Amino acid sequence: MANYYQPEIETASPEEIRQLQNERLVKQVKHVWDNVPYYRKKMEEKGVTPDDIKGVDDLYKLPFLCKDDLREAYPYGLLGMPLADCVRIHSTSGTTGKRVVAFYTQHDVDLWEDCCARAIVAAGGTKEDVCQVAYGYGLFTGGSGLHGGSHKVGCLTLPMSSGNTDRQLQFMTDLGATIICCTPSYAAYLAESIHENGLRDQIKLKAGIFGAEAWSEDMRKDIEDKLGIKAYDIYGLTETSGPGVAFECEAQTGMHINEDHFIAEIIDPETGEVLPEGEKGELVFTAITKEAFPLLRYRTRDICVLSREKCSCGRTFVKMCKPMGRSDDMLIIRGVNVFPSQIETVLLQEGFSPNYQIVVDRVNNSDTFEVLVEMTPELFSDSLAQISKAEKDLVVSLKSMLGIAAKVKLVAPKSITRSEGKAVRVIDKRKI
Ligand code: DLL
Repeated sequence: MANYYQPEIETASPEEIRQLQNERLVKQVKHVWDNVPYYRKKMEEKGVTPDDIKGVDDLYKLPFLCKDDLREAYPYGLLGMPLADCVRIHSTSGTTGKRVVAFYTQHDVDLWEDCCARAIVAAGGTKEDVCQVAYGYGLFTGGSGLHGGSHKVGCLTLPMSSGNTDRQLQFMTDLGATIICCTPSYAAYLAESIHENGLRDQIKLKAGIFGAEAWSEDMRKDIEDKLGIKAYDIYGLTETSGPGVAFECEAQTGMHINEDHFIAEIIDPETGEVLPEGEKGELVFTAITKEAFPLLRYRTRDICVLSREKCSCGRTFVKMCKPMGRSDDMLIIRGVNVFPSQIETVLLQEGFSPNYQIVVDRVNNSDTFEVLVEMTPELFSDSLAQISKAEKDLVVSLKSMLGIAAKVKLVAPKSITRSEGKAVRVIDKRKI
C-alpha cells in the first residue's frame, strides 16, 4: 500500500501537525548530533545540545547550514548514515567547482517519492493516468522524483527524460499521456511545437506539473491556454531530496509544504533573524525525516512568503508563494543552476582575467546564455584563427564546469565597462 495516501496528515489540524513536527524534530536533532560530527561541532560552537531542543519553538537555537557548508563538508561530511545503508545520490551545481551531492537511504527515497506522489494526486492524478516524465533523469532530481511519485500513484509512467521533442510528442499522442511533468520553459516549448505540428486535437493532457525554475502567472496562463490543461507548480531542491518539498493544489494559490517532513522558516537574509508569518524573507528548511542527508536549518536562498490562510482544497499544510528571487547570485538557465563564481573559476584557470559579463535572455521560451570575456593583450594581437580556437576551448571548459553550453564571445581588452561599485556581471533580460 502506497504510504503517500495520508489524507489524515494533509488535512490534520495545525496543532496535530505541530505535535508531529515536535516529536520528529527532537528525534532528528539527536540523530544528527550522534552521526554528523560536522553539525555537532556547529551546535557545540553555539552552545546547544539536543537537550535544548524540545520542539519547533526551539528551532531558532540551532545553527544554520548553507551551500558553503556543503562545499566544506564535501563529499561525505554531512552524511547521517553509513555509506553501506545509502542507495542513491543526486547532485546539483555548487558555488564553485564542487558540486552538491545529496545521499539517500531506501527509506529516504520512499518518503521523497511519497511527497512527489502527493503532488501528482493534488494535480488530479490517479492510477488511470498516463504520466509523461520529461524532467531530466540522472544526477538531476526532477526525473527520478516524479518518476517514483508516478509509480506510487499507479500511473502508467513514461520515463522520457528531457529533450528529443519529436519523440516526446509521438509518445504523448500515441500513448495518450494525460499528465506531463517538465520544466515550465520546456512545457511552453512543447506547447508551441504541438501548435506548429497541428497536434492539439490529438493530445489528451489534462494537467502539467512544472517546476525547478521560476515562472510567472502569465506563463501559466499561456501554457494552460495552449495545451488546454491545468498547470501546477512544484518546488524542491536537491539538498532536501528534490521536487516535492512543496506542491500546488487545485486552488493554485501557493504551494503546500509537506510539513510532516519539512519545517519551514522565513528569515531575514541579512541578520538571520526569524521573521513573523506573512513577511517576505529567505526560506529555510529543516528535514525531520531524512536519514542519509539530514540537513537542519538549511538556507535555500529562495526569497518567499509563507501563508497559513485556509485553503479551499482542505489541506492544512502551510503554503509558500512562488519564489520571488534569490538572496545569492545563482541563476537558473535552462533548468540548470549556474553561479557566476563557477565561470570566474574557469576563466582564471584558462589564463583569462576575471573581466566578463553573462548575458541571459529568453527567446521563443528558451533561455539563451552568452558569456563575454575580455581577451588578454597577447591573444588580442594573435591571428583570428587563434582567437577562434581560444573561444572554442573556453566553450568546452565552461560546458564541463556548468553542465550546459554557453555561447562565448571574446572581446577586446578593457572593453567591458568597469564599475565603480559592484561589478555588473550578469545581465538577465528574461522577464519572469
Ligand atoms: O530544481 C528540484 C526540482 C526538480 C524542483 C523538478 C521542481 C521540479 P535544484 O536543481 O537543486 O533542484 O534547484 C533548486 O531551483 O532553490 C529554486 O531556486 C529553484 N526552484 C525549484 N523549484 C522551483 C519553482 C530542483 N517551482 C532551486 N519555482 C531552488 C521557482 C524553483 N524556482
